[in-house]
Amino acid sequence: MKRNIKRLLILSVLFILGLYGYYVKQNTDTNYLGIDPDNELLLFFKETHPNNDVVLCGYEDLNDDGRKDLLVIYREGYRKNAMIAVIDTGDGYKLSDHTHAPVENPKIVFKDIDKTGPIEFIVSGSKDGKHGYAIFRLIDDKEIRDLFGEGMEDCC
Ligand SMILES: [Ca+2]
Ligand SMILES: [Ca+2]
Repeated sequence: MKRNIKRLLILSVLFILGLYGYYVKQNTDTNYLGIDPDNELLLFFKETHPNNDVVLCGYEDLNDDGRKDLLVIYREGYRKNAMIAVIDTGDGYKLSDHTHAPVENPKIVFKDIDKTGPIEFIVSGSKDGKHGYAIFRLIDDKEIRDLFGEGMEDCC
């Protein structure tokens, strides 16, 4: 009888630890991606790219039309990342062209560098200890244009 209680107790503890682990994972997923997992723009990306894991997102109005869009950095292949913009057109979503993105430790910072819309974004990261960054702007809802950068070819 005592052994059974002990076993039950161990099972309960394991169950609680499992739940806690799941809770922590859910939370880190949100923080890690930089966006609510239920975000509709993110869901649109996942629908159109079922085989690509999302690495990081930035939620900001990229074309200066008053609606927030989603910049997505995703896994394109082995040690190869890409980024793309999901644009909220007001009655649906569309994708920009994609471009390369840093493989390790990617970061996205939005900053209106020239004080004229649309906003620019700085993407930085590394690969094998080599760092790089570039400033981008979305042009005509299509091209993610690299305006200025350094070392991007070493980290992408
Ligand atoms: Ca927009
Ligand atoms: Ca600007």
